[in-house]
Amino acid sequence: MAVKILLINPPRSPFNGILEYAPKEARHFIHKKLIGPPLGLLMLAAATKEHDVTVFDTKGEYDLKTDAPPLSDLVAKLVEETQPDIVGTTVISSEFYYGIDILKTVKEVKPNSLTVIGGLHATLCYEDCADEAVDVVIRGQAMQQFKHLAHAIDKKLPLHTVEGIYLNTSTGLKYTGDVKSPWDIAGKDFLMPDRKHLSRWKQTYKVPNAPSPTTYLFSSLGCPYNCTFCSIWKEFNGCFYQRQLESIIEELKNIDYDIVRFADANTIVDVNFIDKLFSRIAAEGIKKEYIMDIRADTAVQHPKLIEKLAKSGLKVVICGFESYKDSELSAYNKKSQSSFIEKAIQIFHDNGIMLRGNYVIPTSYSLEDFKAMAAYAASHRVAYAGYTILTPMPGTVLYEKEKKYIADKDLSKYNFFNAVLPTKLPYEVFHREVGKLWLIKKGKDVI
Ligand code: B12
Ligand code: SF4
Repeated sequence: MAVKILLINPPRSPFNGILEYAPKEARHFIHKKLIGPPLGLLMLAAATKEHDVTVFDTKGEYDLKTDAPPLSDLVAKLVEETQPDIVGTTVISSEFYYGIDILKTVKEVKPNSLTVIGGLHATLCYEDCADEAVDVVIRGQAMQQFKHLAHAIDKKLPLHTVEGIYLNTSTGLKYTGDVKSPWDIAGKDFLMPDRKHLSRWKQTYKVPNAPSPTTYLFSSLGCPYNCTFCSIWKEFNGCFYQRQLESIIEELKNIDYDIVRFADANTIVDVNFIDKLFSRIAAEGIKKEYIMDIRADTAVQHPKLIEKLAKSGLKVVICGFESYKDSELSAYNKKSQSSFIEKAIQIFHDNGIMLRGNYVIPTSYSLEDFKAMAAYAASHRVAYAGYTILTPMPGTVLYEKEKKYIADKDLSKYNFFNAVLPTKLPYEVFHREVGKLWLIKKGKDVI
């Protein structure tokens, strides 16, 4: 018998201090409604495809419509319509409360649905999930555990027989023990996501000024670097997993989107792999436009590879410049140099690639620091420029270092758009100064 599974992607956090205090002329450029497919939920849907799975993206449904009903009404209606046996939601830090709210509504409407929470925040801060609305917490890449959980519900097996999950009991979270034979999820056990689950929201996955919607694909998981502010290497315990080349080719061939964003933390880690992948893309005649996250030092060290990728469709690169000061880069353990920024910009621009360069602004910045930052950014313009706030995301090295100074513990603010550490400048002035920086860019486009 098929189990009815409902997977809900929560809305984005509405808190955006940069946008709130930015000068009017800068607001247009600050990204407000960045929408992209919830790939994690698609992977869970792939793992349970023998069941009756509904994926629902509230970002496409609720965030973008001014006349959308309250989230609780939307979720209640969904639960009434689908009558799910299992409801899962995915949480990053800033969307954590929404995730819990969703599961609360589920419990009000259908108390016997099994509620499951997972995703980055649940992985790094699983103790936060011990809310009465939550039945099960699954950490990490959870396809295997989620499949076994659905099987247990289907066969009416006790949940403690499912390995690698946390059961929320009256005495707290109880771990069922490690998975004995873990899947090789990026390798031989990779599951092909079915993007048809998201057809209803396809048009919302279109960034302003792009000709058509973008889908996401991961060619790797994790990152071998250890930047202090970053959650991703912590999520994967510092490991890096590369997918098999032919499996990526197969996925690309079947993708019904013209623009593909590599959702990797850091796409070019294995230079030879990416080189071979793009040779195969060319040989197969796959014609798409690509977006990737590439480090500045990687571009500087491998300009020929960037040229090759550009010829095969690489159109947009997102590059975490983070800072123009070597002292800050070193404090972040970025393992790069500020001098690479200028060189990387040159390489990307020479190859016709639109570059998004992102800087993170520490809350210790004074007006002089902002002036120096603005002068640097103005002489190193990129098509899109992003300026966000250095945030101690729970679970990161930075969080451990700064936790005693944290001024705002409201997780909805942990989206890089709000200062949660004390600011040297008055709070509003700090956010306004960050907002002003968004005007320094080369193009007129918004991403
Ligand atoms: C795709 C993506 C998005 C997409 C889609 C996300 C969504 N759910 O809607 C979009 C574009 C919407 C997005 C937006 C944002 N994102 Co984002 N995003 C990513 C990205 C690039 C890839 C995530 C991914 O697909 N991974 C691959 C999948 C397979 O893994 P997964 O999602 O972790 O899912 C697996 C497990 O976690 C688990 N799992 C996940 N969910 C569930 C649910 C259940 C029930 C279970 C059992 C298991 C489970 O199983 C899954 C399959 O194995 C990551 C960076 C990265 N490379 O990881 C950032 C990242 C997740 N994003 C991040 C952030 C901060 C944001 C924004 C707040 C950024 C911003 N300032 O605007 C916004 C939020 C929305 C907004 N506009 O305000 C941070 C989160 C940090 C944190 N600690 O919270 C990350 C890590 C980037 C970073 N540099 O730090 N994002
Ligand atoms: S910031 Fe980028 S390079 Fe640093 S650990 Fe995170 S993904 Fe890797």
